[in-house]
Amino acid sequence: MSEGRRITVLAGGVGAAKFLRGLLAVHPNELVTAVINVADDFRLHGLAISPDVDTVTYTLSGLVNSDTGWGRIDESWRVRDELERLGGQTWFNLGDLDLALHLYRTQRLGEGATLTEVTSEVCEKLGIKAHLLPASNHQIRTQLKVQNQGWVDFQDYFVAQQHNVVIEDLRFEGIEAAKAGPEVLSSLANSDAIVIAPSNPFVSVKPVLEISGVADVLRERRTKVVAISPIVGGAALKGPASRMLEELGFERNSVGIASLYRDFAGTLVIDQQDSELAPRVQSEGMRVLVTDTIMDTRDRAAALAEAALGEILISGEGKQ
Ligand code: FO1
Repeated sequence: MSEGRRITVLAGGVGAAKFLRGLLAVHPNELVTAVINVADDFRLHGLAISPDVDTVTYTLSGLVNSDTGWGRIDESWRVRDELERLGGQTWFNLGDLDLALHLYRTQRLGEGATLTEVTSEVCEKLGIKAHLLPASNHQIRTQLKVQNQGWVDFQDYFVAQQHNVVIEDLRFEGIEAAKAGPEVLSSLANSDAIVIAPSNPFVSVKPVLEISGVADVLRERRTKVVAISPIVGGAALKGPASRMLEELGFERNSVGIASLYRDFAGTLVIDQQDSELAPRVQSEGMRVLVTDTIMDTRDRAAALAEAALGEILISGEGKQ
């Protein structure tokens, strides 16, 4: 891929982490920045937990549990099992190795460090050369309005209830006051290309886009922005994205994704299984690229990164 070009990726958890792993196989790592969602962060057992930041960190350092896509490989669960015996909270599974990261982050935040600083310290220790930027150092919290329940916190919806409930609305507590983290806006403004990763558009990408200034940069730089649809054949590869599309009033396919991203991204990458949707994505006003978007190996993720970025980095030169 074009050497020397800076790429910024708007990232959620598992899908974004897989995409980034592929991208880093084919692009100089220090030229890649990931702006990572923090709206599913929360506190449990007094610990500061940042699931999306950690999923990306573990994936890029080769430490991720590849069965789940989150948490650590070769994990043990002695603390959780003992906690269960004591009647403590075990609905959110924190493994023994993973706990070390939450302990470290909580201690450093308590000392006055920012999440950006802690993330950079962890990356350095784990040998990650790409820049991982939490989208904000302010507290933003996703909440879902669940049918017959009212507003519930994200991890309650996602993990405790296994997203097996109907949602009617969503909101991001704290978003009005939140500022983008250091270097987030400058990285978006100065990149040669911006990728919206194949993440959940509502709970991973939207809480980043809604931080003051982010959507404006993307709108201004729309021709440099390529989004990758997380929906293949009407289903999300992981998580509740496709049912959320329907529940929130959008088409349950890549045309629904196009209607969400059309103002921010000039190009949408859709899977080859959905090639018949290409003309409808174009009628949403986006260029469309049809390719294999399933990232079950690093090589396939790398090929997706090359396909998605190739055109912007080569033919997009000089365009705004
Ligand atoms: N997801 C689950 O479905 N169940 C869990 O018990 C769980 C624990 C967990 C611990 C640490 C971590 O970094 C992530 C964890 N996740 C778990 C994933 C996480 O809740 C979601 O993938 C994201 O918040 C959504 O992007």
